[in-house]
Amino acid sequence: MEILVATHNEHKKAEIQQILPDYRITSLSDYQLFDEIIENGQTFQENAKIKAQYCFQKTGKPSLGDDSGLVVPALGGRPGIYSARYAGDHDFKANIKKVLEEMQGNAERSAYFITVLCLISEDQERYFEGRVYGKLAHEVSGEKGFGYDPIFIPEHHNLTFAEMKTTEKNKISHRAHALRQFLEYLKA
Ligand code: ITT
Repeated sequence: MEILVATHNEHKKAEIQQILPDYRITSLSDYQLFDEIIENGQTFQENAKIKAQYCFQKTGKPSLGDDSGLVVPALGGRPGIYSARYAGDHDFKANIKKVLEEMQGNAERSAYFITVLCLISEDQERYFEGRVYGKLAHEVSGEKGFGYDPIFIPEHHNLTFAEMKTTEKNKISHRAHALRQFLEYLKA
């Protein structure tokens, strides 16, 4: 069975393929779909649905949309759905700087990453969610990963995601948790 994932990110496609070896994972690029999908939802769920719906309408294939971000309760949930463009569009350095500045002097540093997946096919619309809890460091450390990895220390660890091996991060990440939920559903 084929599942079309609403991304151009080959890294995401490969990560999903690895977790779902019995399915043929395709991406927007495989269908030459290069329109910009306007993610104007107010929640992770809405944005995941917008992406899945776009793919399903274009191809009729079972389609998976995903939306992720960093949630900081001390900042009222920000950057949240604005994670990718909090200070600058996919400008990870500027985004991190803004979060650290807003958190200056704040002792309550808990945070979590969340991924919401939306599956749309002929007869269904389903959601799967994964989270990883942790806390924000006071400064950046590590070079691996992307986004907010250099300031996020997952629970039960002393290193940031950017200091951990990618394989270790991928075992405990929000995305991995959400994909495992999705896999359980497909198996059931
Ligand atoms: P596509 O929509 O093009 O697939 P994106 O960068 O918007 O890519 P996401 O919706 O998964 O991807 O994530 C939104 C932002 O949340 C992302 O740009 C990062 O800033 C942050 N983020 C998500 N997952 C992360 C992770 O594992 N580590 C660090 N930051 C992450």
